[in-house]
Amino acid sequence: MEIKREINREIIEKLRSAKKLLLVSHIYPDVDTASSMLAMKLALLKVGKEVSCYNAHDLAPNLRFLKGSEGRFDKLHPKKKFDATVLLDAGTADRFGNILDKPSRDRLGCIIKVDHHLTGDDISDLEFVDTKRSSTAELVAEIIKHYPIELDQDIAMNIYSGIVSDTGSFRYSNTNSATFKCAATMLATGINTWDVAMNLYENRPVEEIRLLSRTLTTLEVSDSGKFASLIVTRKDMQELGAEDYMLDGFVNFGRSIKGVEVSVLLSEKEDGMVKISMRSKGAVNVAEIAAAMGGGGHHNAAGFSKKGDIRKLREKLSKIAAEKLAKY
Ligand SMILES: [Mn+2]
Repeated sequence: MEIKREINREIIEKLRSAKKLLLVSHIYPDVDTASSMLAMKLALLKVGKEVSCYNAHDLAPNLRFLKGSEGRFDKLHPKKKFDATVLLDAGTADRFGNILDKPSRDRLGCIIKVDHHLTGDDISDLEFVDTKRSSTAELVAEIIKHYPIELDQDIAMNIYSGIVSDTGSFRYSNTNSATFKCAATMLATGINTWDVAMNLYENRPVEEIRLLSRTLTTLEVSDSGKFASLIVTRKDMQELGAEDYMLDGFVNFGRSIKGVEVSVLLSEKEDGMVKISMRSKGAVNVAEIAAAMGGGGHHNAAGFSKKGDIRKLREKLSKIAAEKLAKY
C-alpha cells in the first residue's frame, strides 16, 4: 500500500500569510530542484506574492527551457528580508550554499523544507519531506493543490519536467501510482510531452557528446564486474570546451553495463574539489556509501564533493564499494 505523508497544514497557512517569499534550490541545480522552484514561483506569483528565487549556482543553459527561468538566480539583495523561505530538493544545509549561515539566516523568516531525499538534517521550522515521492516537483504539485492555486500549462510543464527527470522517464523504482497520477494531472492541462522530452534529451551540445566519448574511455570495471567507474578531469573539459552541467547523466552509462550494481562518476571541479556521483541498480544503498564519506542522497542515487586526487579517490571508493558489494 502506498504510504502517504499528509501535507502539514501549517505550511499552507504560512505560505498564505507570507507576503515576501524566497525559494531556494540546491547547489549545482538539477531539473527537479529548478523546476520545483520555478513551478512554485509561478504559482505564488498567481496569488499576488512577492517571490524571489536563489541558488548558489545559477541555472545552467540546459535548464533554461523551464518556464519562468529568465534572469539570474544566483544573486540576492544582501539586505532583503523574507516572511518565509522554501528550501527545495535537498535535506542538508551545505546543499544550499551559505544561505542558512548566520547572519544570512536571520532574514529568511520561517524556513520550510520540501524534499524527498533520505538524508536530511533539522534545518527548517516546518517540513514537507516524503521519501516515497518521485521528486520534489511532485511535492510542489501537492502544495499547489492544497493551497489551492489553479494549475496552468507553464506550472504543469515545470512539474512534469521534474518528475520525468527524477524518475529517468518513469523507469526508476521511485515511480509509483502517485507519480503517474500527478503526471496525468499535469498532462490534463494540455502540455506537450515531446516538447519536454526534446528539451531534456534531444538537445545536447556537441561538446557534451565529445566529452562523453572521451569519458567512456576511462571506464574501469572491478574484477567482480559489479562496480564501474568513470573519471572526468578539468583538462578533458577545457580541451573539449565542455561545461559542468553537461556531465549530468554520464554516471548512468556505467550502471547500464550488464552485471554492474554500482556506478560512480568522479569529476574535477573548478574549485579543486572532486564531485562524486553514484548510482545503484538497487541491491546496494549508495546513500550509505556517500554518508560514509560525508555525502547524501537516495538509495539508488547519491553524491558528494571531496578534496583530493581524482584517481586516489577512485581507488578509495572502489574499496568501499567492494566491501559493500561482497555481500551481494
Ligand atoms: Mn529530486
